[in-house]
Amino acid sequence: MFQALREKLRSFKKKVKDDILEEDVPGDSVKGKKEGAAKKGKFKKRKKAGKGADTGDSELLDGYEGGWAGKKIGEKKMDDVLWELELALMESDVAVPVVEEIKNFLKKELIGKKISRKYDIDVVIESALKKAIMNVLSIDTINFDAFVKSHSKPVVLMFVGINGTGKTTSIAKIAYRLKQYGYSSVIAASDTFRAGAIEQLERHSAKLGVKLIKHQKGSDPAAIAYDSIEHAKARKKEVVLIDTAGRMQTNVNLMDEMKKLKRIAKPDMIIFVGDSLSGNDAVEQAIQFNNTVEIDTAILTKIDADAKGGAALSIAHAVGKPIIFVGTGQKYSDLDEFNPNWMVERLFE
Ligand SMILES: Nc1nc2c(ncn2[C@@H]2O[C@H](COP(=O)(O)OP(=O)(O)OP(=O)(O)O)[C@@H](O)[C@H]2O)c(=O)[nH]1
Ligand SMILES: [Mg+2]
Repeated sequence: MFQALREKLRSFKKKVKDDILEEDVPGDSVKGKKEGAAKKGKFKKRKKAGKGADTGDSELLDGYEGGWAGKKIGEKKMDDVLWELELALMESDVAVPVVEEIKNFLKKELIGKKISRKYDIDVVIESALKKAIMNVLSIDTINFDAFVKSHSKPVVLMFVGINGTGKTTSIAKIAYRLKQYGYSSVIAASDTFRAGAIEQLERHSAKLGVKLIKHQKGSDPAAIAYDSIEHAKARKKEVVLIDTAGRMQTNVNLMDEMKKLKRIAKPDMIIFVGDSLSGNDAVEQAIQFNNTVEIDTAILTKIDADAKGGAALSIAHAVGKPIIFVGTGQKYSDLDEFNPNWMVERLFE
């Protein structure tokens, strides 16, 4: 996953390394050199410990103001290189405001800072990039398991999104996960629109051993959600998972129907399910669904096939709601908890 974006970030680092260091900054006093040496020791330790997504080593830049010979990143060269990064991110379907935020963050982090010639500039750039990415992803993260645990039961979760993004599959994956954690759940077959939708859920429900509440095709989705919640209350089921029909965000009638479903079911969490392969479109859809029913979180599916990573980098920032899971394949267990570290680790692995 994310191969193309990872490659682009790697070539950005190389470009910076080749082009950017311009001004020599001489070392000063002997005393300064000693201080520099002491700090270098500290840096070495940090570097050893600094594998993975720990991005807290901005001291690489800030902490070494005097005492040793180094180089500085000049603004003009930085602008040229950042322009290339901007193109690379756009080609990866990263939304424009997110590109801007990453660029501005890097500028603040890198321009005019002194870097010792002895240190690998790659480490410095990578650290700054990781921090920039963490920054755009750190939107009110929600821990799904803690949410389910702490919430009064039954917890009602409603899944929305356009056609074919992976709503039903994600519901089955979550039902499987909940079962692993010892929770009982019931699925509401509130997609009464698409041919085969109810049968698809019947297959999952049989395999997973999870109760399915269904009416006939064409019946009222809100009534099914209502019945499912009543069933959960009566049988002490802890979680209700409401499947809904895929709908284009531009279809006013279907978007209104979804509002009605929300009014009746009063979900504790509305989860937008987006297909990562649709890039910027997924971001636009998330914005539209949020405007209509106010989503709480997002799941991004098909990440296993997504080379670009743009939607994963952009949705939370664009909508102001966190991604809680990513779909990583077609098996029930192919659901990863998403958090900024998860993304950063995969982009720089
Ligand atoms: N590779 C991969 N495929 C996925 C993932 N999630 C869903 N799919 C596939 O995407 C297709 C559509 O999934 P569904 O769950 O039926 O999508 P939906 O949103 O319910 O579709 P509608 O009900 O028609 O709106 C199926 O073939 C799934 O197996 C994922 O994370 N990775
Ligand atoms: Mg479906």
